[in-house]
Amino acid sequence: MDTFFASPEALICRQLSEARRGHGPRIVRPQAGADPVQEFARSSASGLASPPRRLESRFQYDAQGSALFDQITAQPEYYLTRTEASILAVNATRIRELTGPVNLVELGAGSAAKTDHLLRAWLERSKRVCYFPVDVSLTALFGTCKSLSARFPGARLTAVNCEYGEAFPLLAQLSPVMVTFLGSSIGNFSRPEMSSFCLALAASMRPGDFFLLGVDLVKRNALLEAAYNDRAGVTASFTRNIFARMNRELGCAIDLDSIEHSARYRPEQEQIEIDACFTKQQTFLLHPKGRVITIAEGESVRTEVARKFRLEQVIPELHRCGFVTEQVFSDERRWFALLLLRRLPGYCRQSGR
Ligand code: AVJ
Repeated sequence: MDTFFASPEALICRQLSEARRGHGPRIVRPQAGADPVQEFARSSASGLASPPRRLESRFQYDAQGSALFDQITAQPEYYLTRTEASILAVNATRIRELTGPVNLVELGAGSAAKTDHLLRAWLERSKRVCYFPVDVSLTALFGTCKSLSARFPGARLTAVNCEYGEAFPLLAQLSPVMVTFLGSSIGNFSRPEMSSFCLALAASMRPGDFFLLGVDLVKRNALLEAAYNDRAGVTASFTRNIFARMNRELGCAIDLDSIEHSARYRPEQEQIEIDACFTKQQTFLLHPKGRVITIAEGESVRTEVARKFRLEQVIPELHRCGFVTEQVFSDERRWFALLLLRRLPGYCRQSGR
């Protein structure tokens, strides 16, 4: 597999057109942007500086975190992935009918386990499909390319190793395209973050292009809480992993046994809130800046928020951002929904305000 790091735009362009014509899987990196370790250090230092302490959940997906997340998706309590995959299994052919033979871009692809259904549906109708998984984890992308290229020889794979937003400038040249953002990952964004994300996405897409969005729906508290408190403790390890990553990459010496995972559903906010609760005081140095952080016994750090959605709220919200809903797909229990959206013609507003 060829790997191109820090490719300039022109090289990417060439990679993309080569990917359309053939060649094995490729991995490209659109921007030699900020050094990820520096970014992680900067974000952790500012998030941990004072209560309420919080860490950005996007940093949970290093190689270890991505592997742990894969394990979460296999837990019996974690219905999200299974439910979404079953919706895709039933409706992928219909989605392909509605979109036509568009290119596929998957934001936060990870190991792209659910992508099989889409690729199969695309390849039922055409000999080739161009698939561009976007992910911050290079390890996850390597795995994705390896397994997909073995199973789908008709798929032209170009993995894009970057943050979501860094991939947006590529979208116009990939039109006609369907951008997929699955797994209810959008639930990790706050309301304002979600609207700026959707506005920026819409602004980067051509009118008529498609957006397939997975959202986890509001449901009974017990079902939601169970999904984030699996009995095997994998979600707890996932919560601890961001601190393990600080030990690995930033030279901290945090006692991981002093961290308890807590995930609670707040019905008023309609969101899961995940905290790392410290049972022992921890003092550590955050390199490379050398800032000293003390977290007292009994204190907690918010590591993640997972918002849950109602169709009657999310559809108008997406409409305000420049997307019209073509069709909503759901499961029998109405636990999860896949929204097939279309970028509206015309200009987008520049901000969510
Ligand atoms: C990948 C953000 C969709 O919120 O369900 C799973 C991440 N965190 N268990 C989610 C997650 C803990 C997941 N998303």
